[in-house]
Formats: sequence, structure tokens, C-alpha cells
Amino acid sequence: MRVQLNITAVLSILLLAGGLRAEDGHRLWLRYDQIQDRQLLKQYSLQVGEIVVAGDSPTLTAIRGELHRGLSGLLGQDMSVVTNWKQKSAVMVIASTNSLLMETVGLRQELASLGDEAYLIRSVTKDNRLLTVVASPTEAGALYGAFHFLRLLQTQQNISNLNITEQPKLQRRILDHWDNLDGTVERGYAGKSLWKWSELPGMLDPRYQDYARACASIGLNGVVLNNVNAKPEQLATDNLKKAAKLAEVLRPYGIRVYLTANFASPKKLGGLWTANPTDPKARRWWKDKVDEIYSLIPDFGGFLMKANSEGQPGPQDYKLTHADGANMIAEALAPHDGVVMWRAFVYNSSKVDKDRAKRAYLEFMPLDGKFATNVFVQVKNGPIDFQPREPFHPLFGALKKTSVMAECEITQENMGHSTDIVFLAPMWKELFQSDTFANGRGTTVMDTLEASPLTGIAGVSNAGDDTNWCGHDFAQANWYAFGRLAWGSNLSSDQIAEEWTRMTWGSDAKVVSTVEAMLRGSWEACVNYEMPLGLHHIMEGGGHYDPKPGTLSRNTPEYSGWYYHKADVKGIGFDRTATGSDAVGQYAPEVAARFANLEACPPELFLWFHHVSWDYRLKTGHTVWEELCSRYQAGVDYVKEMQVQWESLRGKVDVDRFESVQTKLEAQLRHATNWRDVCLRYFQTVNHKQGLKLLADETQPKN
Ligand code: GCV
Repeated sequence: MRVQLNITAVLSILLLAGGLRAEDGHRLWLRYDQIQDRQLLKQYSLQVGEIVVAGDSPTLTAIRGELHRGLSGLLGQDMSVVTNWKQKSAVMVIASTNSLLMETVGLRQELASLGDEAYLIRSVTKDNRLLTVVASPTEAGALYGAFHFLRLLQTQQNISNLNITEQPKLQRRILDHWDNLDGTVERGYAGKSLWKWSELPGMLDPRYQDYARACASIGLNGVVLNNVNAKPEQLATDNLKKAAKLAEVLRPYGIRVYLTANFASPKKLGGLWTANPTDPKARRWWKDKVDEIYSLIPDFGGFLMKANSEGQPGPQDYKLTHADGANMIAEALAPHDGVVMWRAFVYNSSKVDKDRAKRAYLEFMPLDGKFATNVFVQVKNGPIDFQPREPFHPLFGALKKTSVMAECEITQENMGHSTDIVFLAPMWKELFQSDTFANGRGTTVMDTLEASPLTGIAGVSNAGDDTNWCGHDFAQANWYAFGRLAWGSNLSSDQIAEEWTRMTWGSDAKVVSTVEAMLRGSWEACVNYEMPLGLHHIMEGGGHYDPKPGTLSRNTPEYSGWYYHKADVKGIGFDRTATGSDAVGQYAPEVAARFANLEACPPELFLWFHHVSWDYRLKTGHTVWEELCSRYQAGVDYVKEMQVQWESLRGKVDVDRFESVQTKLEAQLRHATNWRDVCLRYFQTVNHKQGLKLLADETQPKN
């Protein structure tokens, strides 16, 4: 034991001497370690000088605290924070259009033209002194600007001639937590819930503030605290007081709290005999409950609702529509400026729907224009359910008179949980850039979100109470990327990966290029080793981690692999063209034509839309069977390559995180190999094809 301690101590000293301190991932991308490049350090120190933040408010205190912490860490000296400019240079924060400081720097007009939460960062020379001005009409905008300025130093940018203006494209940028009151997290792979309901409201975990800092640093401004499979007790007064305490911690960081609500709450919590929206007592109950919430949380954002979906109660229980249900709740929220985010994630048993992908469109299109103005319809990225790859949801661009927000999944429910490295920025970019043709060519999904009367986006959080927040050090990149993209940033996936890497792992050139390279193709690799060529939903039904392509349940075919791939001796794939379910018919004609055409359909979505012979020859030159084999293999090979890449960083990143990632990569290889082997072997039992030379011998599917 004694020897062990000594070794640990020596190791720590060696690590520190080499500039690698022990790390546990807790600091996320806000590490603020001292800049190693001496010349840059000197230059930055001269340019930054001092920190000027005038005024007093919780948000200004947060800005002061963050700049002090960040700049002191990065510059390796205790940076002074003052209210008046004294030195040769300064970083000055202005958080209102009426500040005296703003007169000094002459930015009044420009600032007045900026929208809420927007900010600018300018290098200004005044009386031979250099100012870096971070200015916004709002305190929240100033906070985002302060984080942006810190990011410039963290990523080692030139800060001499700054002329930056930033404005979020979407108003509500929200993290949805599927957290339960008992501390469990549905589809959570990073420990238990961050919210310690049993300790609240008396005790406040310091991590709440760190969570708020992390979210604000990437521009997120809302959090749904609890699971969409909502317990009515979440709205009980005791729990609301706890939520109010969390709201207090998050508020200075520009983050509003939202809750999910169980539609049957008037009955189950309020003791009424019905939750029917036509019943005045039920309507009254919601009004009173909402008033109570606002008395505790004055800036409460509103409710997220999962209704008549996967067994949850809803207005259809009373033969009413989603609009009837949503509008009742919207009416209660309207006087307080709250919103309802009503989910479009609905599907029926296969007795009703031969293709569950069509259900949301069928139910929601007839309701277009019938929702109250403070209702969003929240639409998942694709028409099934957070599969590794899906085409964009046909409701994007189709709902013309309804506010639509997108729902993405950050937690890797179907992509290796917190075991696999899967960088999701490329998936979200693919979604946002998909052309809906809603108003002619070039109307992307992001365009439709921006054009919506209310605008917003939500991501299902991957954060839990694990020390490193996300279970896998690399999974933090998805939280980061989601925030950056939700803001509406035009950065490429590579640029986001680079930012995150520099902030999280340091700026050593080899580390940056290697981590970036690993991230770059990791999503495509996961698609390949799990469900390539448009295959989907062939995972096992409980944990959604392992493959289970071969099932066909009599009672619930929609939960069986076969329902989705329909493989038989002749062919494979789900025919969603006019000869099949005609799900393509739910897209704009130009999109439908592309998806429906065998030649034009992107190979990545081929088996999503088409049932073809195993011998059908794709544009790649391979038959479908050959292409499947080669893609499964490519996915596995990518993981092997990541192992080699990671190994090359031994000694260049801290030991703890190095080893943790290394162990996870070993598990990822087992996971990927298992998917490849189980799926190919199963398909081979169906098509009786010979194993292919394309696969290495040890992995060749056997007859
Ligand atoms: C919160 C999928 C998940 C469920 C999730 C549901 C939803 O079906 O497996 O865990 O429930 O989506 O989004 O409501």
C-alpha cells in the first residue's frame, strides 16, 4: 500500500512536471489550464490587461467570476477585476444599451440594433489604450460573449483585431433530461440524475452551478428537468419548490427551467374525476397549477408533453385531438408567456399502422393551424425513433402554420451508450442541411426551424452524476456540439471537433489532429457496424445496445427487427415507395422523387426506402449483400484504427483519461464486432449467401 502511494505521488509529480496534471473530466471544456506557448502567453497577457465589469446583478457576478477564473487560469496569474478601466489594456464587458462605458467606446447604435442574447466582441483603441469590448443589449448576451472571448484564448486564436457579431438563430435552445424523481435516468448512461431531489431544496449540489456554466458556455438557455414519461407528482407543491431552487441556480446563467407534465395530472394529482380538456374543472386545475408554478418560478419556461404516445395519457383518451390537449395547457400558460412543447413522437401498433414511420404526419398534418400561438410541436429528427441514421422527419417544412421545434438525442441510446465514441455533429449537420423543398429548392430543415413563428430546438441530455458528466470523456463532445449547433453556428463538424479538442484535451498539435481525426468518421463508423445502408431498429428491445435482427414478435411486430428489414431469401429492405407503404409520399414531391428512385436514393438510406434483391447492384459497384458486408467491416475497421490513433497519444494526454478511453475503445471494438457478426450471420441464414472475401477470414460469415 505504502509503495503504491509513493508511486502515485511520484507519478503526479512527473505528470505535473510534464504539464499533464491528473484529470477526471469534471471540468469539461472549461479547463482553463495555463497556455503553454510562452510567446502567446506573453502576448495575451499584454492584450488582456485587466477585466472591467461594471454593475451588480447575479449574471454580472457570474460573468465576473468566469472571466476571473478563466483568464487567471489561462494566463497563469491572478487577473484583477475592476469596475473602471485603469490599465493600458482591458477586457470590458457591457451588458446593456444604456451603459456609460458604451459611450466611451462608441458602440451604442450598433448595440441597439442587436436582438436579445446577441453580442459583439470588438478590439477598440481609445486614447492609445487597447480595449477588447464584449457587449450585448442583455446580460445573457454578455455572458455568452464572455464565454466566446474565453474560447478564443482556449483555442489559441489571434485576439488583436476582433470584429465579431453573434446572434442565435433559434430562440429556445434546450436540454431535455429524461430524469426521474427517484434519481434514475431513462436512457442515461452516466450515472444517476444530476438533480438530487431528495436533498433539494435544502441542499444545493455545487455541480448545479457547473452544469449551468457548461450550458451557458455553448449558448443553451433552457432545461427540461424531468422525463417525458412524466410522473404526476412532479407537479406536486413540494417538488415544485425543489424545481424552484434549481431555477434559482440556473437563472444567472440565462437558463430557464421547464417541466414535463403528465396529461392526466388533474385526475392523478388533483383528484378530479377527469382530465378531459372540455371539462371546465380540468381546465381550471391547469390554470391554478400554472399560477402556482409561476409564483415559485417567475421565469418558468413551460411544459414539455408526451401524450398518447407509448402508453402516456392524452386528449385522444377523450376522443379529442393533440391540438385540443395542447391548447388547454397553452391557455393556462399564455398569461405568463409560457409555452407548450407538444411532442409529435406517436405511433400505433402494427395492427393499425403497417408503417409506423407515417403516424406522426398522419396525426399532425390535419391539425396544422389549429394549435395556439404558444404551442410548439416538437418533432424528432427522423420519423422512427433516434436511429443511428434516419432521413429527416417529413413534418419539417410540411407544417406551415404551426411552430415546430426539432428534437435530437444527445444521449447515445442506440449508438453504444457511453461505451462507444460516436461524434454526432455530422449527423445533426446532415439533418439541418437536408433540403425539405418546403419553399422550393434550398429550404433546409434549419431554414424551416428558423422560419417558424416560435423557434427552438431540444436535445436529450447525456449528462448524469458521473464525475466526467457523460460516462465517456468523448461523449462530452456531443453535449458541446449540440449547444454550438443549436445556437445556429455555421461551423463545420470538424471545426467544432477542433474547438472541443483544444479546450478539452489541450492544444498539442498531435493531440488535436488525432482526436479530430478519430471524431470525424466515428458516427459513420457506428452506422456501418450497427445498421448500414438505411437499416434501422434491429437492436434488442430493452437496452438498445446489442443487435437483434432476427425477431418477429406476433403481438408487437413494431418492436421486432424483422418489421424493419423484411429480409428473406430474395431480398431485404422496407419498401416505402408507392408500391409499399408510400411513406415517401409524405415528403415534398422533389424529395419523394429522389428517395423513391432506386438510382437517385442516397445509398445511406437505401434500405430505409427500398426492398431490393440481395444481388441488386448499387452505384458503388457492389451488390447489396456485398455492400452490407463491406460496410459492417468498415465500421469495425474504423474502431481498430481509433485504437491505433489513441495509442499514439500515450504520454501526450493525462494518464487517467488516457486509460479510461483506451478501456472504452476495447469495449467498443467488442460491441462493433458483435453487431457485425450477429447481423451478417443472421442475414446469411436468410439469404444463404457465401461468405465474402471482403471480410477478413476470422470474421467471414459462415454458411
Ligand atoms: C422517454 C424511445 C425510447 C424511450 C423514450 C421514447 C420517447 O422509445 O426508447 O425510452 O421514452 O423514445 O422519446 O418518448
